[in-house]
Amino acid sequence: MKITLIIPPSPFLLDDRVFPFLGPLQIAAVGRQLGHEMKVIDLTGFKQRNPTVIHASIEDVMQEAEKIFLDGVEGSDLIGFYSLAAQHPLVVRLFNLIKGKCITALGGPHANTCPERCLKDGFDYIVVSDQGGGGGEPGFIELLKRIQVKRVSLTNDRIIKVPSRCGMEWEGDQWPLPARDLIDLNSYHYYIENERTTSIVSNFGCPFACNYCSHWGGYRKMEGKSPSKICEEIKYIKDNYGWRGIMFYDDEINLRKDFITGFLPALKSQNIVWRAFFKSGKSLIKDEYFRDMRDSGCVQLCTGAESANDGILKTIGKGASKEDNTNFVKYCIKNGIKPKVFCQVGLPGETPDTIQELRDWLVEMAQVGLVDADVSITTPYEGAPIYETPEKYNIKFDKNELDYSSKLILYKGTPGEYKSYVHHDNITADELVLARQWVEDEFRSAANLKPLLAKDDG
Ligand code: B12
Ligand code: SF4
Repeated sequence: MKITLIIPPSPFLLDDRVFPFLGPLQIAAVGRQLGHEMKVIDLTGFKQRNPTVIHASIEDVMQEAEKIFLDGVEGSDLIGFYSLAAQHPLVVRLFNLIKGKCITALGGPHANTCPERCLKDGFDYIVVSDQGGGGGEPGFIELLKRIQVKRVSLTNDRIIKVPSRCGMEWEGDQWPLPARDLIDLNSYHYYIENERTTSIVSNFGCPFACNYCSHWGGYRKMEGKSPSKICEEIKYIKDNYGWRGIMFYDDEINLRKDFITGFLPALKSQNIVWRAFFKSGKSLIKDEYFRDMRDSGCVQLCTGAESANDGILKTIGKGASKEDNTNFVKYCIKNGIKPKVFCQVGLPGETPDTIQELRDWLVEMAQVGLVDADVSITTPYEGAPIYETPEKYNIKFDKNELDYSSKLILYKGTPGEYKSYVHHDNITADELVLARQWVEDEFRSAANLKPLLAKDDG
């Protein structure tokens, strides 16, 4: 079959050619292995193709995307779309251009969180993953079987859910590496300490359950790729692109079960520099772990500190305290790793006092060497407990306003172009927008950093 996979644009980011979406590339690799003619249409990169347009509107980006899409999908037997909640209205717009002309399927995080609603958008099939990050391959294979056997049966069984766990030690090892060659990876730009960098996801899922985090069934299963498979992927990147910077985009890198005993020793022989997200928590923060990470090439680490108030951290189920997050920053610095923390304003339990505490903590951390901090406004995503049952967490928002299937909902981007969808008894939505900017400005000034023009990294 001639199968075309679509990577939608993210026009709300300052630059959407930073990291490629590995999900569709993984699906493309599986399809290719099965003998299908696979094509990926990568609709990111408006900025690179139109360098003279300084501030493109979403409409500019979409008009260009529609043209590339229509030219590229010609002759496809199956068109598969990837979609994040934040991209979904744009994906639906593209889909509507070819509705009824060939078989269509939707996969990715938005399909995983609300498959029934996505079905109503009109896609022929919705493929749901049984893991957080990854797990879509068995559903894709099942989709191909259904299409090939019955051509297309649209009467029922249009939501495809196949358990991803096959009882294997390293489930991710059974699949080919993501088909990075099907996109122009050279046009993606990210550097770690001046080293050209791209991303690898080594382990899928997360056993924690922070209540602002978008989850679906299966997200808690922890599966991934073995150290030797990861080394094969690193070798592929080095041999084909000549890059030695790796961003490990696992939800939380240190939750790999072999993190200290297998993963870090394997990386040590690879001569790479790497960055990742690290789960903070009492038993997870030990000086020697940071030393081992540094020795294996880790130069930057991020953690989701979220708040500096222990009451809020408890309410959101973070499994880490302010002290743990402080130790994260200190151990990173002690071991020569640059730390970054991600925080939010507007979480359940937020008050003007807790915002002040966050500002004070970030300023204190800047003084001990915290080099970067990102402050967002809490935005409930479908699948997150605070979205599904806000009354339990005393967080207020209008669900009609947070309709991801039809509205473009941003919480990052250019100042003035985003808003707060949440509010609390004693803080309005507008106050949260101002508070976010204030906390960030205070931190950046204490850390001697320039004000940010826009926020678009991770
Ligand atoms: C890496 C990552 C990022 C990176 C890189 C993004 C990128 N370009 O890849 C960064 C930091 C930039 C990022 C940003 C954001 N992210 Co993010 N990110 C992730 C993370 C940790 C891993 C994604 C990944 O690569 N997984 C590995 C691949 C192999 O898995 P996959 O993409 O799910 O694909 C599999 C299946 O979904 C399926 N599949 C995928 N496509 C298709 C297509 C078809 C046709 C089929 C059949 C199957 C299929 O098969 C694939 C192979 O198994 C996930 C968390 C997670 N555990 O999923 C969050 C996650 C996807 N991000 C999320 C969010 C909210 C965002 C932001 C909106 C947040 C923000 N800070 O503003 C931005 C949006 C950026 C954008 N471009 O629009 C949410 C999405 C929620 C939702 N329902 O949409 C997640 C789930 C985190 C969470 N739990 O809240 N993100
Ligand atoms: S925020 Fe991180 S630790 Fe919490 S549930 Fe999500 S992925 Fe796991």
